[in-house]
Amino acid sequence: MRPFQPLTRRAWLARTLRTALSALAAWWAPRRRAWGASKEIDYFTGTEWVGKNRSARFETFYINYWQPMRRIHPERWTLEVSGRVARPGRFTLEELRAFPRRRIASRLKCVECWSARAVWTGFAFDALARRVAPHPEAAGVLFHCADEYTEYLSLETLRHPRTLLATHMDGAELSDEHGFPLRVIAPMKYGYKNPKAIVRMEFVEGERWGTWSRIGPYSPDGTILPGTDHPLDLGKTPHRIPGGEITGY
Ligand SMILES: Nc1nc2c(c(=O)[nH]1)N[C@H]1C(S)=C(S)[C@@H](COP(=O)(O)O)O[C@H]1N2
Ligand SMILES: [Mo]
Repeated sequence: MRPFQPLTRRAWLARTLRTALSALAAWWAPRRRAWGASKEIDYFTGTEWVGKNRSARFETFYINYWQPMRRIHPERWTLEVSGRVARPGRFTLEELRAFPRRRIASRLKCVECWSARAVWTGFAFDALARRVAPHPEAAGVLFHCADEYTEYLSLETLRHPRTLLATHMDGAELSDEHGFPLRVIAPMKYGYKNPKAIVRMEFVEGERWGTWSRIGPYSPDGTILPGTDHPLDLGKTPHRIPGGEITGY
């Protein structure tokens, strides 16, 4: 039989530390579950509201909205076109859908690390521009969105062959979350230059700063820079990107 041995100072310390750690683990376990669950809460499904969303439904394509907004009802929605154009006016969704259809597959890259891929369908900016006849001094468009988000894109970017005014995503009408009824897809620019839930296009003479460039350290130009990307649809494994549109995956 082992004789009784008083604890050495080291053994006592080790035992105290183990007890403290297991107490901490017991305290943390239910809280961790609650914390994990709270991230899954979806405040908007089944309501008149839509907003930023990271719930399980959107884990492979996050939802960003500047602030929660009421869902758009197509029968009440028109796209207003104003500013430096010869023929300002309003377009119904039906009129926009009558423009020649175009389709691109592209990756949307948020400046906050993540990206995700989809097939987008819509029409070319020029189809609309021809109808409203921009003044020669118009340099770009300030997009006004239903959540009071604004973003500016130059006519050059809007006329780029990879840029699309999208009404559909992966073969279905845009969801409220992804920008129903109309959004910009500009794959060479960060996500913040891809305004959703557009209500007005204002043709302007000079460059404007959109919502994110005004509040954060984000360039008003928004061209994707070289760096590391964490694609949500590829398990967030880091991918090096060379800058510009992500075409490698
Ligand atoms: N109206 C509106 N459009 C927006 C935003 C926004 O806050 N409001 N966020 C932008 C940002 S930062 C990103 S990354 C993309 C995300 O698109 P998604 O929500 O369809 O994933 O939307 C962009 N368009
Ligand atoms: Mo973003």
